[in-house]
Amino acid sequence: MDISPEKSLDTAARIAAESKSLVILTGAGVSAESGIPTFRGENGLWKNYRPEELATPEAFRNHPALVWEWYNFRKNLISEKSPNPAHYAITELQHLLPDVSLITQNVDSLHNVAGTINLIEMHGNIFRARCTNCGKTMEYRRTEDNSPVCSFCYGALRPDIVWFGEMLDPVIVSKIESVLYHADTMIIAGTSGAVYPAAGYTDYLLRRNKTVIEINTEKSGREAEKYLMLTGKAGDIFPELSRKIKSIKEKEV
Ligand code: BV8
Repeated sequence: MDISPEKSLDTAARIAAESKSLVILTGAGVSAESGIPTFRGENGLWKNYRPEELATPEAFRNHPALVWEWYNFRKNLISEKSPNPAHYAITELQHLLPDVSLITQNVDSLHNVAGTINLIEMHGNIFRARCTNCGKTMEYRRTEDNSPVCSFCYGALRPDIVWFGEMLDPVIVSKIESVLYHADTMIIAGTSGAVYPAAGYTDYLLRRNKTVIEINTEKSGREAEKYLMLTGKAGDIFPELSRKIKSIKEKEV
């Protein structure tokens, strides 16, 4: 859609207000204004660390204590942060619209803290651990141990996170497929679109002639009839979008 920037927010609000089934896909950019570093941005995590050394099953097999050190560092950082206006505005959208699902690539739990429901954490959650022996998953918030063991079987615990080269949980995949299949509109926010399968969801919606609204501080350069780019911070755009949708809905009454 070739719409002037000032008009695009009104257009996006009208499209979302008319949506019968909206899916929102978020990435690290939505947590950036909470003070959590993104992966590929200016001060991104991958600038100082190599993903293959820290976020792969091989990395964990070869040096588990280093991987736990990295996740403990991130857990300590995230524990001091709070949801920002983008997280809360997304939760508001769920009260304003009939059917809003959220798929997040983020593992920081901030959507949970902001009260979002119908939440699919496709890459896991940094505050959960999984036993490599008995497979149990548990909430695990401690950060002082670089080689934690399972309280049930004393097997080695790993972060309950999907690493590069690992399949997503099939139950999660089928939930995502169902949500994407039924959606008439998708808002994709704060993601570089660098990681699959999430990176493929935009094309999936557009191929089925559904509308995709993208919120990002950087223009994607994507051109498509049913694609609308809102350039700016998620923490500014989502609250504005929610306000506009609320006033559209109030006029409908
Ligand atoms: C899979 C957990 C099937 C870690 C993450 C070769 C071998 C093996 C696999 C592959 C291969 N080639 C491709 C693959 C598939 C691979 C992949 O996609 N690799 C990429 C690098 C090419 N994917 C997988 O392995 C997935 N599994 O495909 O299984 C399979 C299996 C084996 C072999 C083949 C296929 C599993 C992927 C999950 C990886 N785990 N996270 C952790 O978090 O500790 S991914 C990691 O990247 C994060 O989860 C993150 O969410 C995700 C994407 O990053 P973004 O969220 O987009 O963040 P980024 O920093 O990149 O961008 C931020 C954006 O926000 C920017 O655009 C910026 O402009 C914007 N922004 C910044 N501030 C703001 C803002 N926008 C708005 N407002 C702001 N204020």
